[in-house]
Amino acid sequence: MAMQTVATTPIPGQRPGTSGLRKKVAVFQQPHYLENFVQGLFDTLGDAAGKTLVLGGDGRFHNRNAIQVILKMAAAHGYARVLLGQGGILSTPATSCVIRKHGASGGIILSASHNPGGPDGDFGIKYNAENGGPAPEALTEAIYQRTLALSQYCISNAPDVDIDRAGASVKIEGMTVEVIDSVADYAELMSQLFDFDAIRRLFAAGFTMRFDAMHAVSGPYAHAILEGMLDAPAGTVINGVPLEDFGGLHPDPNPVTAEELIDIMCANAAPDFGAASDGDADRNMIVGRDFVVTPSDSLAVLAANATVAPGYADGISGIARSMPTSRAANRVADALGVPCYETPTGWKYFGTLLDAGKATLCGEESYGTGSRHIREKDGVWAVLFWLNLLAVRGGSVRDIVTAHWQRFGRHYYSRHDYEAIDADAAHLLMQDLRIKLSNLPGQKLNHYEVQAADDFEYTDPVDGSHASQQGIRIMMTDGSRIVYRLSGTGTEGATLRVYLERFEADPAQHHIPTQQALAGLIAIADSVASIVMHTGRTNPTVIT
Ligand code: G16
Repeated sequence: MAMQTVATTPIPGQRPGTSGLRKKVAVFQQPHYLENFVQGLFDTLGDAAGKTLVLGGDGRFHNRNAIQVILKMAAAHGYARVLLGQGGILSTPATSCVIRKHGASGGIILSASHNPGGPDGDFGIKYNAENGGPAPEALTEAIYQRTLALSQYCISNAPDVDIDRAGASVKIEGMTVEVIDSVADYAELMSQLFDFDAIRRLFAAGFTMRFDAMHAVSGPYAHAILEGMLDAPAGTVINGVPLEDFGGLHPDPNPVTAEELIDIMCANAAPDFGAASDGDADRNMIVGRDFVVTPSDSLAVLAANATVAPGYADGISGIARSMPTSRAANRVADALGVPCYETPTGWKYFGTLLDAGKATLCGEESYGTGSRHIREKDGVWAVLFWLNLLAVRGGSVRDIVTAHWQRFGRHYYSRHDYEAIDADAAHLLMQDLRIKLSNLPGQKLNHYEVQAADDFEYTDPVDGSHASQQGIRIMMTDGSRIVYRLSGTGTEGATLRVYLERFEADPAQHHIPTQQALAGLIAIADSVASIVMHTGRTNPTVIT
């Protein structure tokens, strides 16, 4: 074995987006592409002597190749130890858990999250820091800048190592690779947070559930915890074996792409409870019988009922939500007398609030919910929290949510996505909106009146870091909102997201179909941003 220095040149476009660097697999397969990014990362992180790195991914196509490359580069960079998920498998939340539990200096997660996989699909790489959370903006920007200045990378020429035997320990140069059980640390943490006895009794009493792992990485975790530790009947977990191409499907747990689960939950004799998780198991969708819970409502319901779970029995110190997420959580925070922080989109913005103990629960409209237990959103955690709630409270998912609306009011909420539109057209649309902002307040649009309009800016209350241009908000006098953002996770053209929210206090008005309840706002959103003119699209690609 020997270290090699390989000459390279900078490859443009390696700036991480909302959650790491995501590109088509073919892009990652180009010579030096992955190596350049990893060298940029290691150069930015500095001296690795004596340090432990956690490594794993969601098992998608190209995962196993990338693992071998990164191991050899980590060895060349001088890491003392790598904790590697068996078979290269570690969910995003499990990686965060392992980093924190084992005092690692950080971790690399190979995933493009909910994006499709396979040879024609997407691949991705992201770095999580010592606190277990996504690299902050300053770090990802420094990595990017470094990739623009590379002339070489270092790699060991050691042979590939066996990554499939848990418990194995292999040496590459001076570095030890320990192959760890992908599930054990994470499952142990879950058993400390939730009342597993109560959930076991719930299943023993005949409660039925389907957990759709969408052929992605939550499968092994859901099998081990739900069917293994909690005695849910075999068959509770469906699509539970991670596949490199996710079965050709789109592993995104929303009512559109998790169609199989929605069909099951809407059928006669549907199970009591349904849930799904995404490619890397950090997202979740919660479903009752013929009843889908929005992620914004899920966060609010969990916050209002947090004390049912042993891990949160002392109550919560605060809630944090991304700006486009509905303000249902604010009403709960007000009732509890705790703050509700509004951050830009991206889990990385919750890290400082969690580290400082300012927030206990966090959530995003993009099917992300989590807490202080790790520094990532956590799909299986959210499902266990709901199970704990159902076990303690009784009743159905629908009962719990409608009772919540009765108490706090309902925030009708929807997101309209215009996917793969021309990137220049998308930027022009946002630019035109910015120009209009100052003239909007006071304008009457249909039966709404604009109270304020801005481009969201955020100053982190803990470290003072600042983020601007984080989404355009049009806020109405009745509390309704329209928000426009460009996605930071797509790999084709641009994706325009339009977020729509309307508050309804009157319980008699809580059962209107969502798109109907939001129709007035939808029309305004289309006309103010001239969406048809800019994008040529008359309808969104996906409505959730
Ligand atoms: C990532 C981030 C989330 C963010 C989501 C959507 O999720 O971790 O914080 O809400 O992207 O981002 P965008 O609207 O920019 O596409 P994931 O599950 O893809 O890692």
